[in-house]
Amino acid sequence: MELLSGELEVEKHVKYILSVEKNKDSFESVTMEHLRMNGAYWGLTTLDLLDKLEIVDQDEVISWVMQCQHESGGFAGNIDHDPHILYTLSAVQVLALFNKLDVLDIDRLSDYICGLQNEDGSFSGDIWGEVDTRFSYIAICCLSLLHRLDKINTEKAVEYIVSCQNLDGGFGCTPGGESHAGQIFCCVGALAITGSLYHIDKDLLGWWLCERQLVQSGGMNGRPEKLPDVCYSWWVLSSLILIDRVHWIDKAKLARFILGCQDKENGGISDRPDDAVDVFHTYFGVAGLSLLEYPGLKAIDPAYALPVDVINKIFFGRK
Ligand code: GRG
Ligand code: ZN
Repeated sequence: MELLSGELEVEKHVKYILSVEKNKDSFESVTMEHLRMNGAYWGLTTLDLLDKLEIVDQDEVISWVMQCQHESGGFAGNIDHDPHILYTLSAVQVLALFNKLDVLDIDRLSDYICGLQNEDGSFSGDIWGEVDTRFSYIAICCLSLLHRLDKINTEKAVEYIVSCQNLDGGFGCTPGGESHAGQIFCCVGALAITGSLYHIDKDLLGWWLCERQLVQSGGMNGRPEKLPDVCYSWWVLSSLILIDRVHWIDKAKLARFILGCQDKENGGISDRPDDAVDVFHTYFGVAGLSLLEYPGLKAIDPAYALPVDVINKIFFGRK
């Protein structure tokens, strides 16, 4: 790909991520207060992809993560908040980044996740019961990282995900729900982790996904007729890679779109050119560039959304 490594403002993005963490009164920090665990995962994974994770005081982070664990075993978005499966995956991913999964009481944590599986194989996000294929992905991803996939009924979990597949080849949040790139990532990721990708019509889904690339900007949208947004670079690209259809899009044009969403002065990446930056889009921009094999970035695993070296350590005990 004809892209120069100098076009990604690595140092500025590192500075931006550290500033959001330090400046607790900033607009972004205040709006992220309740989902700080997700923010920690987005920020720290970005730093790791940029090979700058050593800047962070890992003992401080790990101690904070563990203070967010509830007696049920699940993790909250911040200290003294309620646990939810959304934050539980982020907590596990942050610990994985530091190679510290061994601080966890794996049985207690996996019991929490198993307790969220319903009769029909679906998963609720917490005790209040909302069901969504996002939670199926999270449960499967988390348990796989903990080597405890055997503790749930994976057959039923897969059956439920397949029941959310639409005639256009995509997936929604519940049966009959509209296809959306974010939900497609969750369903394809969960099917990949459980070795069940044979349930997918790869040409049909690949066609729907590659139509998300907009001719003019090169960016991806999440559904037909919507605007492009940097985060869909991740949701769409990871899915295309998992079903082996990434060669159906213009990779260089997508990389250009992401690079054009950088704040070249103060660091950070926004959803589309000239919008305000945030940690979420900074992460998905850098992760998207990593999937595009942008020079100088660590490779990221498209199913687990963690750097490949982290995944190798977990599954093969090596770097
Ligand atoms: C480990 C990467 C990772 C994820 C964990 C939470 C989760 C699992 C996945 C979320 C998948 C999802 C539904 C993503 C979409 C997020 C998003 C940008 C939603 C916006 O939707 P709309 O309808 O926006 O407001 P559009 O772009 O359609 O106008
Ligand atoms: Zn977005």
